[in-house]
Amino acid sequence: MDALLAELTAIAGPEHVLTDPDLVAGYTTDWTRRFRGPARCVIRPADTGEVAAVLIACARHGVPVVPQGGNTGLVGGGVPGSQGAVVLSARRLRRLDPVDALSAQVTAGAGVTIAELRAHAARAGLEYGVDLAARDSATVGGTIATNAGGIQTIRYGPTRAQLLGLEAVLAGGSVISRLGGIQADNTGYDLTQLLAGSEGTLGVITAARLRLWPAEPPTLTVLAGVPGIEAAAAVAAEIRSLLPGLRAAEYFEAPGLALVRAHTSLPAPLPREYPAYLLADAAASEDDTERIVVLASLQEAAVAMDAQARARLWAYRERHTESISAAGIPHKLDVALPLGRLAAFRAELDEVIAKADARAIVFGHIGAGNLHVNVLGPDRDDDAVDDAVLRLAAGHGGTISAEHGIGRAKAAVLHLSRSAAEIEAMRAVKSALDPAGLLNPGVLFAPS
Ligand code: FAD
Ligand code: 2HG
Ligand code: ZN
Repeated sequence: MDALLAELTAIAGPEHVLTDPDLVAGYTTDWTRRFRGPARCVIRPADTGEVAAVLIACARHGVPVVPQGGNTGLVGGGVPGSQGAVVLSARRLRRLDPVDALSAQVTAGAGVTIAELRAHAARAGLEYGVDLAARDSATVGGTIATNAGGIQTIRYGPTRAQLLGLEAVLAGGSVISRLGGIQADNTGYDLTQLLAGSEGTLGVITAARLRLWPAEPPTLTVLAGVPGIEAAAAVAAEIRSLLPGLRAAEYFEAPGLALVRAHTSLPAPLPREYPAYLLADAAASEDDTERIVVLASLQEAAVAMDAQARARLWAYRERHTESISAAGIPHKLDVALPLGRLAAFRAELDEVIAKADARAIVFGHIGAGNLHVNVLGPDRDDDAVDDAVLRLAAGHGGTISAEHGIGRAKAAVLHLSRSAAEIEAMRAVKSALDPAGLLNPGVLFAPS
């Protein structure tokens, strides 16, 4: 056994240091199967002290560390690059304190899943603001590290909007902790927000203090067939103007629906087929319901009020990711555009995809201008279509990452969304906090 492995084994115990290739495999290939890299080992520390000891040992041996949560990330940020690394799985950091009802806050360990956190909040009559289809595996730590968005972003904002503080171990092993839940705290740099969206490059998040919201069960889900993206955005805007309680406005198209139906055997959602679909959730009263139905019936629509029927409609949208993966290894391009540019982007996207001899499945969180362009066809390592689609989005004033992050997938094109001065400032932060560059090398920044 090499010296580092012996030290790591002494820290976490032999059963939590994995080297068996069969056990390690689930940690070294990402959810999409597009990204993978070798691991010296996988270590699963039990608490913040063990995380600190792991980082100190790896720093002494000059070995890179890849923090990992549920491994549901879609940009290759949670698995090693080709140079290899120790994978530090935070899944055993499972502290989940009682909900503080007075302040509507909770402290949760990095390894708690979003489904567990949401259920915990619901038992106290409260709601956690972030929800996503990967809820059963995605973790508190991973969603903070990626600043995950999801299906409720238009209502509650992304993960960073839920964050009141966090605990993390920095590259040198020092622990920063801000779990006191003070809402008004104006004492210098906001390290909590700095780590949100840092994708494992600045520290290992071990716990977080999170804001909760009064429970507001959506009473209504509408699935409307529409002629295209412009109509979908217009219907979403109309619903929003009618109802202050719009919680989700999601979009998908006929090719994505066909893949979902082929993979899941779900029946057609509407009596006729449409080029595109808008799925909206709203907290609405009976009076509002009538208005929404009138509105949605401008196009054909299915409306659901009870939980089971709503879940049936949501399946058409939420099962896109797995259905696409069943058809191949997708290139996932998660862009967002100003709402007024969506239609022009969408039209030009078809030309870009046709030139690449590929096919694109387009869906996403249209209320936030966020489209998931999943491209099937090109080889795993062929970035030409990625580059073309991201440049198209940037050219329309959009961003190359709405919610999934930059990871390894987009590190080389960060400059499409960030100026040279911004990248220089970000690199300065990185080298101040991780001077040896051991935390997630190759993620966020391309090697210089
Ligand atoms: P991982 O995949 O393990 O890691 C993601 C990144 O965070 C990596 O860079 C990793 O190094 C870092 N990281 C993980 N844990 C820590 C930690 N404790 N400390 C420091 N860094 C850490 N994303 C959305 O934003 N919105 C969606 O609607 C959405 N839906 C999805 C649906 C499906 C079916 C799937 C498979 C994915 C979806 N995702 C979505 C992507 C993914 O779920 C999110 O990116 C999520 O935040 C990743 O969490 P995770 O725990 O799986 O992190
Ligand atoms: C979603 O919104 C996720 O369903 C996954 O962000 C998107 O698979 C994708 O590209
Ligand atoms: Zn999404």
